[in-house]
Amino acid sequence: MPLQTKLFIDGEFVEAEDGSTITVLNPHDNSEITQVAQAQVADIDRAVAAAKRAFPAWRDMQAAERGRLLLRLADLVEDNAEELARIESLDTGHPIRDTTGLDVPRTAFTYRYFGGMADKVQGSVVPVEPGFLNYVTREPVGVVGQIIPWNFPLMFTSWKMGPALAAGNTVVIKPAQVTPLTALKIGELMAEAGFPPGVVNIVPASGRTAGQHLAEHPDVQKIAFTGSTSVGRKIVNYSAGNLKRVQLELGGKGANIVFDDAFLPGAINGSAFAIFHNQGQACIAGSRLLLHERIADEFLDGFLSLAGSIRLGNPLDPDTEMGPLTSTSQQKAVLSYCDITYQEGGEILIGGKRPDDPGLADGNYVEPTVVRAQPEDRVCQEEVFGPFVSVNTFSSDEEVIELANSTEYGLGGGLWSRDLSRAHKVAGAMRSGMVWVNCYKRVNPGSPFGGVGSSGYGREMGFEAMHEYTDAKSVWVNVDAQIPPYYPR
Ligand code: TAP
Repeated sequence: MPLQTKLFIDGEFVEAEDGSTITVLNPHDNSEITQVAQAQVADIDRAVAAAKRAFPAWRDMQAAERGRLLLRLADLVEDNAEELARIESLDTGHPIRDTTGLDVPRTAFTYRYFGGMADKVQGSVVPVEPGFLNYVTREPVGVVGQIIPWNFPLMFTSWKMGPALAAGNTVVIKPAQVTPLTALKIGELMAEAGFPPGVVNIVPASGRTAGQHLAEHPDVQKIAFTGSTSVGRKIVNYSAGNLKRVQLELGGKGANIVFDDAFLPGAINGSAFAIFHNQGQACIAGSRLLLHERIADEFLDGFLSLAGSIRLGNPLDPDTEMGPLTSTSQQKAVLSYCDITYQEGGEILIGGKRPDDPGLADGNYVEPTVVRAQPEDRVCQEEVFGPFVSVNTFSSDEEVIELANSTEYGLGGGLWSRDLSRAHKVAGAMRSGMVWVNCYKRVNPGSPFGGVGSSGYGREMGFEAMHEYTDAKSVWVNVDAQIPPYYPR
């Protein structure tokens, strides 16, 4: 499979100025896939300068024309779907059935949505005092820095670049070092689609050096970040120099509530998807199961037997339902929470270890894990970011609302109930940017995505995203220029 391995700056694939590279590993067995150029501070400066040069013409391009390029990119993503799916599976460990069925189609869908959106962002006219006209336009912010994580690298490039480009901004995007491959392939497709040089620059790099430099850069007017809450806090500090706009999509600890009137087969299946899809490496994962005490045993019977039957294996095998975690450090982090469960007096109901299969011994695999612990325990409060779900029980709506809202996070959460009134009431009471009722983890480019509290601020997707990537400009006109405006004497 041909892989792009160089930085994409100013429309060309180039080496890092000092020749640095990153070794990209296959999470299935930690063998080397390839070496990719690693941008340093000087390369970030080159990329930002290219984006700055490209900005005026891109901003002034007819919006429909910007949209046309994004629509062309969406088509190219579909034309290259098989290759993109394979690269993403190889690089991240997502099962090929998921990259083929979810990641790649959602990526094309997102570029297409924002391609269509480019010429739909309208301003407004404000009804002000007679004799004056006040209109409001939306202007692109300028050069935008975007830092993305390793859990959905392909899809997140579209979530970030789609609205930014549609709105007329130019972009410097830093993929995570562990998963740079599909972002670079997107660079190739953008060049093929005809995006002008410099409009998009793709720079795999270390977050701690080059990523920080991008977030501090005086010529970057906005930084959009997805990743851990701890790095999100640093990004806010880095932004202070030029007071750049900040958008943060951070961690989560999704409450997934199952009421005693839920349709249990659906709740069991949906709750397994909520936590085990992508090996639980999702900010919106349903990582806290809150079960009504009347159905807890019956639910757990079905849920544990489903968890125990999930087929772990090589992500490129079409039969694989769960792949490895994306890095050894993430595998270690998840296994450490199994130790913490015991230390805190909790109980591991299933999993809690690497699989016994010797064929998976060199990979970053962890078995689907379900633990019972106290709501205030670390395993019920901290983001584990793996196939690891805690279980608590409750007996009333009031109690479960309090439990659901008892962490610092507020990103996504779900509930399963056939009582319409209860579902709406509890959805309204959950302190969460997104709530799913009788489903989980639904996303669509038209629907705002983001959180509250330690899950960050700002919204991706939909009109909200277009507002995130534009500034309002208010223009006042004295309609009759012969009449001087009122001046008190
Ligand atoms: P982070 O360190 O937050 O990495 C996310 C991105 O930020 C990567 O591109 C990373 O670059 C970059 N980065 C790291 N330090 C930076 C800095 N000082 N300045 C600018 N950019 C910086 O996440 P992680 O360490 O990979 O994962 C740790 C935990 O974060 C996970 O266990 C999970 O809880 C959470 N996480 C959340 C999400 C979502 S979707 N909210 C995604 C990933 C991880 P590198 O290439 O150097 O890593």
